[in-house]
Amino acid sequence: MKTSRRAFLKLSALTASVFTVSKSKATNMVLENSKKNIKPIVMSTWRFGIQANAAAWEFLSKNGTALDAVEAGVKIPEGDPNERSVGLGGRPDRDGRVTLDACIMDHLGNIGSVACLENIVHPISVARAVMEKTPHVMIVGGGALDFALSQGFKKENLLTPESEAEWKEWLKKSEYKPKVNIENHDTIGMIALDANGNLSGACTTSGMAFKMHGRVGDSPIIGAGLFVDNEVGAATATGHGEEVIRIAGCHTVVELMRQGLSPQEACKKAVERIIVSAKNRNKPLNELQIGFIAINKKGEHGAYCLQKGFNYAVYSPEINNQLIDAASLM
Ligand code: SD4
Repeated sequence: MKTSRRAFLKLSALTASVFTVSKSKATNMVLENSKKNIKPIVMSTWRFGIQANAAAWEFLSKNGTALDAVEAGVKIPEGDPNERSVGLGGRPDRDGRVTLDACIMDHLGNIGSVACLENIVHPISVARAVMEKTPHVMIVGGGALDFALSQGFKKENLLTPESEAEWKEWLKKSEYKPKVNIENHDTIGMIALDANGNLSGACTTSGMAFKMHGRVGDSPIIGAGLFVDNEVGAATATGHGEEVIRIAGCHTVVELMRQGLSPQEACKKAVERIIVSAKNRNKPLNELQIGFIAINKKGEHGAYCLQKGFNYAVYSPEINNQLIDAASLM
């Protein structure tokens, strides 16, 4: 059958439009599938990460945001007086004052942070309020307390009898030698990927036990104790904050993942940089502990630490909230 030119053109247009429709349908299907393939994951530092992950999973398993998940997660140890390193019941500084550091970061690069905050049980929520309700990213000391009170947070005594007794004991010698994995066992850092493929992180601590009053560690410093880049991954840190700040630790881990390293390789490289820096300054390595944890955009996770003894908790559809010993350099 002979096809006229007009009929041919009509047919071609029809075929093209059918192709276009099916192509865009196919694209949508791929997008749908790739969305469905995103498996949420949350990971956090130390053994109290198990309870914290469970609280975060309540959000992640119901399509909640990574931001809500990490805030809810780290509030668990913050509010627990028996956790002697975070929030209520945290070990005080050498003047007997419990001063808290915290920061939070979302997938859009929104950040909020408080440092040297006293008398508030949940500094992470104050950090989130700094992020969402002020034009600033960091508020410290008395200013942070004033801001918290203006937002309806309640003033409470955070120094529990146990922490006070330990501090009084410490005063007898007043020697500042934080015990590796015990008195520096301080921080909950949590990072999460939600079902929409967005990353967020939170980090909160009472900092090094018996520190000088006013000392701020890495935990409330974006780039040091926590960093999130929604194109690449997220990382958080625990251990000697001074050393982590020196190499902009968590930003370094994320940048190493951007260059193609796996989360564990990136954490390991960052620990190695800390070692080089410490050796250059003749700082004895046996007095230091550093641990990094990281997840990448694909939901792969990894960790690394300087000395044995650091563990972290992971919760995902495949890993049912397990505590894992981090590989260590020493
Ligand atoms: C700090 N990085 O204040 C915190 C302490 C810590 O596990 O993480 N300890 O330096």
